[in-house]
Formats: sequence, C-alpha cells, structure tokens
Amino acid sequence: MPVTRLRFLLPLCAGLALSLCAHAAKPRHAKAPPPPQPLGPRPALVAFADDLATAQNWDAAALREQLGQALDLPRVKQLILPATAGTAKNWTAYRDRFIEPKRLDAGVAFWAEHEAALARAESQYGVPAEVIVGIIGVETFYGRITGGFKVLDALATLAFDFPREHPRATERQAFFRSELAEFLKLCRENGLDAADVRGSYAGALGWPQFMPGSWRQHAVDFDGDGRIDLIASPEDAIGSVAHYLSEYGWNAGETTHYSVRLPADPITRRRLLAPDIKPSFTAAQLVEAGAEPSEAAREDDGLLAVIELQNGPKKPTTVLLGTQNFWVVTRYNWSAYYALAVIELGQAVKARWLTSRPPAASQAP
Ligand SMILES: [Ca+2]
Repeated sequence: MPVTRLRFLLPLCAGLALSLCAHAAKPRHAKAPPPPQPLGPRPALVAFADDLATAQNWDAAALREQLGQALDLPRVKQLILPATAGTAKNWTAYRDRFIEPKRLDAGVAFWAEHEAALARAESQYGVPAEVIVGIIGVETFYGRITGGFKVLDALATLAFDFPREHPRATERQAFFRSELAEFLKLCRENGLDAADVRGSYAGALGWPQFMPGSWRQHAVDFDGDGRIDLIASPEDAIGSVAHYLSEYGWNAGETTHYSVRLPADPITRRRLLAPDIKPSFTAAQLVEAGAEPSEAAREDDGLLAVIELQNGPKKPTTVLLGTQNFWVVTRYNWSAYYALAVIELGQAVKARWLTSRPPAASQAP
C-alpha cells in the first residue's frame, strides 16, 4: 500500500492512503525500522485477552497465545503519527492525485461492471452512485490498493504498543483495542482466519476500507449470497458504503456543496470558518455577514458549513459551502479535503462514464 502518512482522523477511514500535505512523498524517517518482534505476553495484552475471552466465551489461553504472537510493527507506529505540523496543506496537489486518468479509467470500468448494483444502492439508500464510486475510488483505487499489512499485527501493535508521542495516544490506543476486539469477532463470525487477513496499517479492510467495528455495524450483504464480504465482493462494498452514508443522515436529492465568496474582513471570516465542516449557518445569516452564496445556496433552507481549503503557502484558498451531505461524507474521514476529493472524483468518473457508454446503452431507460 503506497501509504506515506495519513491524517488519521476518523475511526472508519484508514484507507485514505495519501497525505494532505504538499510534501507527502518524502519519507518521515530515513532510517530503516528494526525488524518486527512478537508482542509477547505483556500484562495489558493478557488482561485484554482474558476479558474478551470471558465476554465471548472463547478459550482464554488460545487467545493469549494468538495475540502474544502478533508482531509489533514499527512501520505501523510510524504511520499512525500525525503529519508534521506546519506543512501547508494543498488541495490542488491532493486533488490531482485522485482525479487523474488512470483512476478515472478504473472508475469507468468499475461503473460499467457494477452499474446494476450502483443503481440499486442509489434507489435503496438514496445515495448517488457517483458518491459511492468516489469513495471506493479514493479509498482503494477500485479494489487495487486494499492494504498489505496483516491486520492482526497492525491492530495488536496499535492496541498494546501505541506510540506515546502521539498527541491523543490514550484515546487512540483505546480505540484500537476496541477495533482489535471487533476484528476478532468479525473473523469468527465470517469464518476468516485472523492471521491471514490483510488491510491498511490502521486495520481498515477491503474495497471500502471499513474498520472492523464499522463492518460489523454498518456493512450489508448486497450481492445476496447470504454473507457480508467487503474483501472479495465489490457489490457488498457498494451496498455497505451507501448504507453507511444513509445511516449517518444522507439526504436523498440534496447536493453536497455550493460556491460562495467570503467577506474580506478577517474577523468575520474567522467567525464563519470556526465551525469548520459542521453545517452552522443559514444562507440568510451568511448574506448578513457579508458573504455571497451562489443563487442555489440562497434557495437552500438548511444549515451550511463555510469551508476553506488551503492551496499551499502562496496560492489563494478554495472556499465552499458544505451541506449536510458534505458533512455526511466526512463521517467516512473527518476531512474536508477528503470529502471534496471523493465528490469530485465521483463527478469526473460519472462524466466520463456517460460519454463513454455505447449509444444504445445511453438511450436505454
Ligand atoms: Ca455478500
């Protein structure tokens, strides 16, 4: 997986394999990490194994053994650290990594192959096919990059040897312990061998890069074979992405964002930008503050988020008004950059898909 480093903000989204920063290609550490060693029977691991085994009525000794043999992966501990502070984010550079010819071609092929499932997901959950196509394209390049880490090792590393220098180490370690438990349950429920499953360095799985807990909570069997398989079934991935967004409040028929011009006054701008991706202002309030929302935005009676994306240290920023649906996309990964990349990739694939279809198909109802 071409992971450089990830702004790992939301539980679900470990799949976002690309940094938001302009200089992502540079390695964080030039020195090669030491070879991985087993975690061994450390007290926190043993207590975790015993608690989980008791709660699930599993064999505690076997679980201790299984977890103790998991490898403590230095690379995972490097990758989980936040990007270096002070590097200017660059929306244009970030966008260009996703909206490029090879990924667009793969997106069109994905749409052609799964047209019926995408249409069914759209009608069942109200989430447009292009948004599903955008998410799966950004997450895994349509199933090509689903992660090469052994998930058991990755999650055990983050659960029991989380890097203390991380600014939210305690909270994140607790999260990964919970995800490790979810992963072990998921494997037993689905007949997967935990030692074989591969995913991202943070434990995200399959075509849509669901974390194990999200898989268990939100994934659906969409190809009708009686089991949920996000690793081998793109159709289950399609239905699961749509179901996930619908559960987080996707409004069918609503757009994701509008254009806007912000007032020049820095104090007003700061006030409007403070809630970030959370929709907080009516169009009328924005007009009153001196902003100029688009005509369509003025007709929207919902709340809007004022979002600003940096374009490196020198170029002007990109600004937009996010709707509830924009916010819902950020439930996949808590980042406006991520959400806009998903939306624009989906739109670009759709445009190419519509022009590439044979004439007979495009005339079909
Ligand atoms: Ca299935």
